[in-house]
Amino acid sequence: MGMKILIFASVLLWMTLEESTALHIKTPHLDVNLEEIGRYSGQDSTGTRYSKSYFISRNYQSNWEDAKAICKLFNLELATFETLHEANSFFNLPNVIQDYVFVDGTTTVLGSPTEWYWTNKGERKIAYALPWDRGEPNNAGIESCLTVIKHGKIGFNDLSCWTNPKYFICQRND
Ligand SMILES: [Ca+2]
Repeated sequence: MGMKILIFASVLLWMTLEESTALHIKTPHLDVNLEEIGRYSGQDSTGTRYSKSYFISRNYQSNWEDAKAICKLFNLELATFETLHEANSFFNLPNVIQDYVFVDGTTTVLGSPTEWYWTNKGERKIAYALPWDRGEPNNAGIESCLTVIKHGKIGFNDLSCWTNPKYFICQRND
């Protein structure tokens, strides 16, 4: 599963809107269903109102780079959380989390709880204290990508971008 396949997929893809809450891309090499799992409306740190919808790849796991590319194939982007309020609202969505799920954040300072960036917001530093899962971020290996995990309560976890394919969350800016 690499960029070559994704480029091939982008040429051959057809997208169907099965219903208002599901998106589907199917090619000989890629078959991805995204299911809408919730929406959010709020204010960013400058007071600007925004709204978005979140989608999860229920049937498909990938590395972080491919997750980002697959979101783009759907005209979406890997999920960001502008504020702590948005992150906590996301955590409270019912039945959201299966295993770890990739979201947009990355770091170049391994193990740091604060040096994290939203790649699809111009590498903008995350401006609030991320609510980490217990014992995270622990950089167990080279863990430079951000995931969400549920262990009783939900929190963020740093995870390898490449080692294990994971489900991921795309967002649509509404
Ligand atoms: Ca970790």
